[in-house]
Amino acid sequence: DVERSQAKTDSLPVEHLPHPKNDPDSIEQDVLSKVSYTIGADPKALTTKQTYRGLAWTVRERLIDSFNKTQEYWKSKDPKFVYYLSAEFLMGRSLTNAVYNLGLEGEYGEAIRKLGYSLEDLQDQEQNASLGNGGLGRLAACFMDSIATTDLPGWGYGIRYKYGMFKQGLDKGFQSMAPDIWLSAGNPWEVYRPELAYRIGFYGEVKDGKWIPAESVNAVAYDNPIPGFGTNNVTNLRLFESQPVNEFNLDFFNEGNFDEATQEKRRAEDISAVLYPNDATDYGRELRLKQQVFFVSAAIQDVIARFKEQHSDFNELPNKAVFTMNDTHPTIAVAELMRLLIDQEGLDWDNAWAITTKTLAFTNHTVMPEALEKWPVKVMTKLLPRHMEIISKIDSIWKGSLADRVKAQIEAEPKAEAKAAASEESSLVPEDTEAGEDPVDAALAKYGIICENPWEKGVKLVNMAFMAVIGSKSTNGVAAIHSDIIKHTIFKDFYEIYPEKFQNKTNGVTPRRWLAYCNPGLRELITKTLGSNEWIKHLEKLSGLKQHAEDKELQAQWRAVKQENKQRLAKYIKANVGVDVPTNAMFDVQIKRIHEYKRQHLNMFSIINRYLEIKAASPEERKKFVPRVCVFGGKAASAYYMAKKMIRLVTAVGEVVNNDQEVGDLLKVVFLPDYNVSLAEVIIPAAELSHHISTAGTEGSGTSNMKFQMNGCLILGTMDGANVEIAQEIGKENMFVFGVDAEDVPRLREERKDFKDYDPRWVKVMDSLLAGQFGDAEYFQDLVDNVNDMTKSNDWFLLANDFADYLRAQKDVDELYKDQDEWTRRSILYTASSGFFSSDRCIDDYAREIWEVEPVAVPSS
Ligand code: KOT
Repeated sequence: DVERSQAKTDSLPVEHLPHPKNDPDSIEQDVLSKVSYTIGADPKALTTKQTYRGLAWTVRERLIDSFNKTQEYWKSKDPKFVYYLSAEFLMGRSLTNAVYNLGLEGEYGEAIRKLGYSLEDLQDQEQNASLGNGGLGRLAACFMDSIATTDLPGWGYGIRYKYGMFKQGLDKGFQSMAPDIWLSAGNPWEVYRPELAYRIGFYGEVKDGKWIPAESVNAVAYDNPIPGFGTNNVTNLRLFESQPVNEFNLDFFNEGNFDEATQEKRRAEDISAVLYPNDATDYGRELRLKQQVFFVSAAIQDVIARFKEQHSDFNELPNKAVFTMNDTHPTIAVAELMRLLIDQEGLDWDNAWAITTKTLAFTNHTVMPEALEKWPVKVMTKLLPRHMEIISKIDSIWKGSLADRVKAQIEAEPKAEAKAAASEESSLVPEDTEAGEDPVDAALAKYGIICENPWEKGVKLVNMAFMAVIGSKSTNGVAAIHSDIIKHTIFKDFYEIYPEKFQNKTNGVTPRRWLAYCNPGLRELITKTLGSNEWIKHLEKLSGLKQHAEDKELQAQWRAVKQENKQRLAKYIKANVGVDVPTNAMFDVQIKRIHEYKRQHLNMFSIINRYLEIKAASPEERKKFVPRVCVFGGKAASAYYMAKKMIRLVTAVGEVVNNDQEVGDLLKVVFLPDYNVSLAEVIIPAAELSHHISTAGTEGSGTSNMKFQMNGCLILGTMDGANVEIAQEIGKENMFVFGVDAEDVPRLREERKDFKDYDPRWVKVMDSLLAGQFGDAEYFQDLVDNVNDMTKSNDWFLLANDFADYLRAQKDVDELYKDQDEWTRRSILYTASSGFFSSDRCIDDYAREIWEVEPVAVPSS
């Protein structure tokens, strides 16, 4: 049980605690004091790392100071809070962000200079907090920044993974992986709360409606203060670590059985050890479900405990708290909140259900079937028997109401056969209902929470996304096109029954980290041009740049900033992969998780085509080519065979192209290993062209597209995800758009079975790979087969289909780059049109339209 205020401090003058002073001299003194007494180093012989650590501790103190005031103020106001439940928070580094958000960059800058460093030098010492895979986790991190900046009472909840996203290396051009030991030098950005521990149970049995778990762990809290920009508010990301209830078994130890003595500890620590343990094994799969219930249960228990300090009527809970579930990973929250309300708080089912469905909200980020989690009923029953009972009851109530509605619909159209009804737009009967199949059974089989595994007869699965839709007050997608697609595909019947639950919330990114801090040159230029830096908090003000887009003077300065950023990246490339890249070439970038649907291989095929064209050209003709530096970055999931091949494709082509004297500086291809947040902060400001080329209908939103846009990088993209809205903002004619539309994809996939219409350039590219022009032909055989041999695969992501149009768009890119004034005009226009994609706007939309949470700003004291 959590212990709360016992100490006799009521009469102490705590309000007169010495708050840290923020003038440069005090900061410098403070750093020296921290390196001496916290780090234990000799202040006269400091290493850069020690200086960073000492400095970080001084920032930590200032954060905690404001954090305490914020939490105290909020407690006195008792507003409604949003709780962001996410298995991932991809925070990156904290130092620069914290110093700037606290508004102390001038003071810290001076203090650091006196110590002989720059903020950037010290920042480089910090490990990235890579507690996420990609877009979904980074979105959560951007949201924390915006929640703090817009003064919303809101906390994040997640897992303090001991090992984050693996470190990626290159071993002879192939991806290699090593654990990310990010906590090795300690973590000054967190506050350990050993007194805040919640018990989490697993396994066991339910007796007389009461669950007796067979195994338990403690979820212990670490608070990560999150400063807002231009506000006194500092909010909280609370991450839980899993600890054993019994640390050590002395009896086993005394018997000489060391392994057994620490077994409970190891099992407990496994839970918060790694981000997404490999789920190829049963233990891995179970561990993943354990992680989910672990942090969700701890978060809900924590919120209920605070709620009960100030309230006694649970019907008030929806007015004080909303939990938002970041994709399916936290969706066990539906069953867990029900369980806590019924079993711990004594509410009846109907009351608990009414509260649950008003307190939870769900965001879907992807339609990729492999990401929509489904847990075997067997696993769920074993690990979480009481939750499984609750889920079964929710499922049977839902199936009852779905059956009633299907029957009513059929009766309302007495003449229509099930098949005919199925072809209607608004039919609850699945379209693929076979003739003679009972339409009610068909609907239940397709949209039941518990349903049969289509690939394994007799195996029943719990569809977590369906439970989330039913158990929450709203379901949203992350870009307009994606929110539309989910209503008509994966959640079709749910949309027909609860249309009011469905919303869109187009993603956004924080302009602090992704423009103001990572691109200081552009920040200064924008501020100078607009006459103020208000845009950092009100990004729509960037539209003021539009009227200057044609100003030649501004264009020249704009280009100079880009050039400086390109030089910074070129230096990084040289230092990390040893390739000299020309900085007068176009910097052309694709950085994101490696995935077939994101089609890095389509980009590579176009690069191979470019290479073959350069080789075939005469020396005179070669002069007409626009030189390009093509930069790739991204991690492949350890079990994703084809994605690993895609990485090797990049490095293999790079090895040939970069060493070809005839090609020289006309083309360079580099793969930068270990793509992460801080590397993105170097790449994005330097990019001139970026690729967002997923097959239409497959990318939920994309968020790096927004970051590139903000930094004045032109976009080559498909009409997918948020690209559609970016095109609307900047004008479609200003973007390089290609490829089929989402609505044509299903038909084209069908037609591909007899596809013969290969572009001759495509054929040459495939031949060059199969002839071994880029090494090991055998290795690339199945990568080629997947897109080129309809007897083996059907080019599901339509690469061959989009290839010619892609090359056409690439030509448009080259032509425009030759006109640097027009290119720069567009670059300015991109930044000027990026206001909509601020996560402040996005968070404000969530706050008003889903969460119903209002800002509470801490006044200046
Ligand atoms: C799903 C399962 C496991 C791990 C990650 C996911 C995931 C990631 N689902 N969607 N995403 C991405 O989320 C981003 C933020 O909304 C989107 O921009 C992006 O398109 C999604 O692919």
